[in-house]
Amino acid sequence: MKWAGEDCRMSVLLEYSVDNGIAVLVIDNPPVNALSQQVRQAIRESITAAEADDGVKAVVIACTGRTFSAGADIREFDAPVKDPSLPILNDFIESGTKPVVAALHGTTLGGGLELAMSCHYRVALTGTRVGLPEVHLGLIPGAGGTQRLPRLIGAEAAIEAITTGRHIPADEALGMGLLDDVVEDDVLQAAVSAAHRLVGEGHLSRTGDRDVNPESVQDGMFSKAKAVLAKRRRGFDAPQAAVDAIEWACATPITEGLQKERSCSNTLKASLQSKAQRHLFFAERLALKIPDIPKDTPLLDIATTGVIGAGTMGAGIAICLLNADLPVVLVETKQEALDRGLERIKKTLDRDVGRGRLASETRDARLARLTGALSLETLGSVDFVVEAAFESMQVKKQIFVELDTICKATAVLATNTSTLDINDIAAVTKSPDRVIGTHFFSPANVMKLLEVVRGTKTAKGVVATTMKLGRRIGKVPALSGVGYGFIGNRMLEDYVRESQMLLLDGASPAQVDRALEAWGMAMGPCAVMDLAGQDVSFLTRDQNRDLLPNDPLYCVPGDIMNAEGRLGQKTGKGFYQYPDGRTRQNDPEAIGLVSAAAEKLGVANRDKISDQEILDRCLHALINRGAQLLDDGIALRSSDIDVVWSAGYGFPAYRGGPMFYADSIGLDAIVQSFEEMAKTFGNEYGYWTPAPLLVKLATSGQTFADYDTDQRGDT
Ligand code: 3H9
Repeated sequence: MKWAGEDCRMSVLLEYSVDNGIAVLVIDNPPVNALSQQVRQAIRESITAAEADDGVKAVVIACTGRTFSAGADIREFDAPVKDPSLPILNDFIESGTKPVVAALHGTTLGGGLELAMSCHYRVALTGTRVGLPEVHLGLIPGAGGTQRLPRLIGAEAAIEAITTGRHIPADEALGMGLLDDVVEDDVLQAAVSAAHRLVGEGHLSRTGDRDVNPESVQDGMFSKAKAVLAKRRRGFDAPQAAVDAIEWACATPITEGLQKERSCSNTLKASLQSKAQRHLFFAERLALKIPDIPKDTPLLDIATTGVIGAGTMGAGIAICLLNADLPVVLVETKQEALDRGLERIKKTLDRDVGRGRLASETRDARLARLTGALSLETLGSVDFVVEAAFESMQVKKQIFVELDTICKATAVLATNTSTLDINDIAAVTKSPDRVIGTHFFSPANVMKLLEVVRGTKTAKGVVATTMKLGRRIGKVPALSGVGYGFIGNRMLEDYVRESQMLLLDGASPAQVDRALEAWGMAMGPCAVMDLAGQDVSFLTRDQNRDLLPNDPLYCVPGDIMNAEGRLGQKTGKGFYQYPDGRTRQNDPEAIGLVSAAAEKLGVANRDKISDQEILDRCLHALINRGAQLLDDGIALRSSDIDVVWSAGYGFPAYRGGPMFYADSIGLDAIVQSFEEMAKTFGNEYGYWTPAPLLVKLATSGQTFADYDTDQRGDT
């Protein structure tokens, strides 16, 4: 019997059958069997039917498709909850009189795992991963997860699992006591057998009836965990709330704990932090969809890869490809440089083994797929080449001329550049349609963002293949058009410009950084410049003066640092000093150099610059450039910009990215602040002229989210 509940006769979301006394519920709600209201209702009605049927002795819940449920349907979170809510459904399942067995496979996450924990037995197919990743959506597992998980695995392990949201392999979950069995195949049959066994035993094991193992609770552990999280997940509310909720599980009866969990979960769900993180969840997935590239565009088969350049960037890119089990040919011009690159890759993989993140056999298999070479000729048969040579148009053009003749006709030729014009590079080839930009961030094997840059002539299949490869190697890809700095670095220019104007006005690097870090940025702009190298940003500015404002004050502090050889961390001095090479300390000498330059340039030193002014100037400049990039078609959607800045530039996820943040404070307020800033600071170079799109949206009372919707043509 297909079962879809009263209100959903049109959709078939659950199949119900009874065989030899066992009712089997198979949820079928692709792609991830999210527990939408209709699914919840269908489960409740099925279990009610099973309870009422004397012929049914036990129930099995399973899912079709690639996974057991990956959780509540996140798309429902902006609307009022419709009955039955997931917490109510889970309590209902747990309190039933007949055993309910969950048959898990795929990624059993969030509400899916909470539902499984409310069942009386859990069996998983080998390879299944389970977890409660709600913190990444600014939430706690609010359908009993914070109360049932500690009762199964203890408080300490629950804190770790819930506050990291990590996907736990089935074998580990079995050892923790979260699962009852793991089977090699036919998990449904294993669940049915378990159901018969439970009927025979005549005993129901309800998670809620257990106490949290007292040995897993130590004095002061909750406050300690919160203190650690306050640093590691600075500014995020949900991990803190999760620890509180786990403490309730240890201190109160389950009914009380569930009640408190529910109220906390509802508060978080309504919070701006959770809305921002949910926005990013969907934004990252939307970024993969390119409006003029149909979903069924044929993809190129990528089985082999090549990387040109074995420096920090090239080696990092090679590691990403190896980690996705792709063979890599790493090409350098000199044996010494090649050896250094190969050694760097080996060391990184060794470190992963040492930290228990990688099995030594996997490392060996990956290294066996790595080949070093000293000639581009070795790339003749590879499917995808990433050129990560020196950032010079001349060097890159030369390489692409050669690649064009050496590589097979179907190979994708990608250039890893942060500023250069992809179209110029493509123009030196006979097949510009296969040339694309892949802007990795350093260190490439760690940073999540991948800006994929589409040239004017890049073929649709090449774009789609590159986006897909980005996902395959664990990156968050976002598409940019060709333009100076693409999306991320173009916006960084404006943000950094304002931070450096503030230094000329008399703010110290520490004050600028502190204000932005307290607001949520992972690292303030002055510290970022010191980390990246003052020479690197100087060189970029210097090579692109014609694209930048002809303002004598433009990034003067950075130019001074470069001229003085204060290149940042690598020289032990920059805007700050770094006695141990890493930890920044205020440096009166740097401040003196900047204030002397300001005086010379006639910039008045202001005694008091408020943190709010620092935030407004830096962040509004950032947002304004984002609006301009949308208008220019460099960015397709405001949500893509949010992905770029949250995945690549340390913008706090709980603020949703610059454009979501702009929407949250109101575009009219931003436009108004531009008028005030123009009055206060002057506007000779147009810094405080709001982008036309910003004005248009603000005037019509619209948001960037509305702009995205209009672009999609949604009704
Ligand atoms: C929760 O459960 C709350 C409860 O604790 C408390 C309630 C009171 N809902 O990622 P993919 C869509 S919170 C709706 O590309 P993959 C996704 O948008 C939830 N839609 O696939 C995409 O749509 P589209 C806790 C969802 O194979 C499509 O499915 N659970 C949901 O790379 C494919 O997704 C989580 O946080 C959802 N829950 O990765 C798990 N999940 O094709 C969130 C996915 O239109 N999900 N979609 O772009 C994931 O982590 C990954 O999707 C998963 C699969 C690992 C499952």
